[in-house]
Order: sequence, then structure tokens, then C-alpha cells
Amino acid sequence: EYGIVRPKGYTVSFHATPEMERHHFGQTHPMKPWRLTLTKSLVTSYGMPFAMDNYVTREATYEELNSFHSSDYLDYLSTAAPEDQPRDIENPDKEVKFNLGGSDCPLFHGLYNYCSMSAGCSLDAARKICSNQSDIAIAWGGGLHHAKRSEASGFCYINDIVLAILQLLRIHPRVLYIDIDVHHGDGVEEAFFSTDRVMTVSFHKYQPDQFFPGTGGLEDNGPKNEHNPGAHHAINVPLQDGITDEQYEALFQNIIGTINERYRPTAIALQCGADSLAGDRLGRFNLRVQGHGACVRYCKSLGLPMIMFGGGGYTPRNVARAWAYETSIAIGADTRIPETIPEHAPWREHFIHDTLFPTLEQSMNEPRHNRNSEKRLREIVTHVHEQLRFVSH
Ligand code: TV7
Ligand code: CA
Ligand code: ZN
Repeated sequence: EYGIVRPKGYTVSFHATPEMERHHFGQTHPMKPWRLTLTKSLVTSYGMPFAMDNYVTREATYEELNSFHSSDYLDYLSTAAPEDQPRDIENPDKEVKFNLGGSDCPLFHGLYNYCSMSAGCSLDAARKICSNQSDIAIAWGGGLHHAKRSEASGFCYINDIVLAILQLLRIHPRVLYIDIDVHHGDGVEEAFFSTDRVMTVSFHKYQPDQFFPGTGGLEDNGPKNEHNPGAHHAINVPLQDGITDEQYEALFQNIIGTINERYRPTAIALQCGADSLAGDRLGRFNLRVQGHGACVRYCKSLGLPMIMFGGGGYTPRNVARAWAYETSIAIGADTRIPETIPEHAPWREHFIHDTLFPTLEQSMNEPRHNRNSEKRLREIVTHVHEQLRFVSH
């Protein structure tokens, strides 16, 4: 209908399941798995599935989850009872130890099923990249970058990104991980702290003690103990409230372009957290859908096999806009899809404004004051370039 056709010469795969979207973190919790339904519905109403290979995700197995997570954590996660059920009175301190059951990482009905499907979709995406059956694989149900080996953190229980990158490393000598979620990608960074086969780069709001998780300062580039090959392979881009599309795009292209030249990755893992958009319930930036999408377009232009993960995003209508637009960029149809949300789109009323690209004024009552000076952004670029002098391939 919109003239969306299969791209010539490359394959995009889309990995999802309606199962995942049925889970609830709780009435007031900001994470709404339902945003995945809204995204899929927008992708479908634009006719994009015709241009992709579409896969229904399976659950990841215990053994797959165990390739990063510890057995004692997984054993507890798989049996942990929701808060309205009788509690495990034998192990009152395990929830504390694993950071489960608090308000950020509640124990809800079907939690283990939700986690294994999120991991399943990212693992399926990674396998399609490894077998050369996909050039770009999309896993909007993944991107849960805070989870640690034996600990849940920041709405994340299983680190599907780490699992997917471990798969890529079976084939790919060097993987570049890029994280445009408004939060620091601490779990992925930490998992690959001691290897030079993964370079991690996170762009995020940085204000220790004020903004979660509080790590990811400019100078934090991986432990510099003797003989650590992973030193200098963690790049952090700490930002302040209100950064604009223009500033973000310039910074992103400069930093990712330089990393591509110095590090020469053979595959890209891109976390597309949509909480960096203007008007996000938890975010603080002034990015528009076009600015967020420009990061995806730039990564695609590098011509490397790529997985695109979801992540944060707490204003569901904007999450759906960004991820639908970024799906269109992956298939190369972004210059063709109309800016007006299709008449027949289900839940069209949820979008309030009928455009794919709301203005800042449409996204929020009052745009945030921009607290990123050009001088500070130049300092960041200079520091990153200095780090990259230690890196070469
Ligand atoms: C990847 N911010 C995850 C981002 C994880 C952010 C946090 C909340 C929050 C939780 C709620 C809630 C909330 C309005 C916002 C120190 C605390 C302060 C809980 C109230 N409303 C991603 C995690 C972050 C839960 N956590 O990167 C239930 O905000 O700042 C914190 C920690 C302790 C816990 N309290 C917040 O985007 C997916 N949580 C309402 C109900
Ligand atoms: Ca980030
Ligand atoms: Zn986030």
C-alpha cells in the first residue's frame, strides 16, 4: 500500500512475540511491555512486514541464560513467587541478594517467561546474523542493559544483549556495542570489561546520585590494571538535560565514525532505548524521532551486520513512533513512509498527534532547558579521541 518493498541485496529480520506484551510490571510501574504491541501495530499498518523476514520468538533455554547468568540466580528467578503469593520463607534474604522484588524489579506473574522470551528474541536475532541469513536483525523486545550476572537492576532481570553478543563473538572477532538509551549501559559494559573483542559505547544522562544508575563518567574507560586487554575499550559519553538533535547527531557521528576507523568492528549491536526522546516519562533529553533515528541511519551506513535492540522508553506512543521509524530505516524505506500515521492504524487515538514526527512542543508542555554547552561537548570528543589512540586493529 505504501510501496514498501523488500530491500535489494540485503535481508532484515524482525523478531517478536505477542506473548511478551501480555506481561505487567504493575499498575504504576513505568515499564509497559504493551508498548511492543503498539510498535508492532504501527510497523504493520505501514506495511513493513512485507519487506522483512518475520519470526515468532521462542523462549531462551536455561542453558542459554546460563551462558552469562549464574545458576543460583537463575534457579531463584525461575521459582520466585509474585508478591501477592505466599513468599519463600526459607530464603528471605535471597531477594535482597539478587535485588528482586523491590519497586524497580518486582516479582510479577510470568516473570521468568517474560525474561526468557526477551532473551529468546535477541538470541534469535544474533543467530540470524551469525548464519548470514540477516544483515540487520531487529529485537525490540530485548535491550535490557542493566542486568548483571547474579543481580536484577533497573527493570532488567536477564541481560539479553550480553547473551546475544556472546553469540556474535563465536563468529565475529570484534563487536561494537552502542547504547543510545538515556541510561548508562552498565551491565553490558561490566560484562565485557576485560576483553578487547567488545568495545562498549554508551550515551547517557550523567548525574551521580541524581540519575540512575550513576555510573558512566567520561574518565571511566575500563579497569586499567596491568595486562587488562579491555582497558580503553569502554567509552562513556556523559550528557546533561535537554540535548538537541543537532548536538546529539554531531557527537554521535564524530564518536562512532572515529571508533569505526580505529577499532574496525566486524558487527554492531545497537541498543535503541527510546527514553532519550523528548517527552519521555523518565528521560531528560530533547531528541526528536528524527534525531534518534539518525543514529540508526548512521550505523546502517557503516555497512556492517547489525542487531537492533529495544530498551527503555516510557511514553509508549513515542516508543512506537521511534521503533517503527527505525524499522523503516533498517529496510531502507524511510524516505517513502508517509509522516501521517495511517488512517487504519489500530490504537490511532493513542498517538494524540497524527504525525510520526511530533514537534518538541507537541511532545511536552515545556521543552527542557539545554544544559549541554558546546565547550563541554568538545571536551568529551577530545577525551574520546585520546582514549582511541590506545586502540588499534
Ligand atoms: C532500560 N527511575 C531502565 C531504567 C531503569 C531506571 C528508576 C523509576 C521508577 C520506578 C517505579 C515507579 C519510577 C517515576 C524511575 C534509586 C531508586 C529510585 C522506585 C520508585 N516510578 C532502562 C531505574 C531507576 C517503580 N531506579 O535503562 C514502580 O519513576 O532510580 C532508581 C532507583 C530506588 C527505587 N525507586 C526509584 O531504561 C530498560 N526507577 C513507579 C512504580
Ligand atoms: Ca545509554
Ligand atoms: Zn533507560
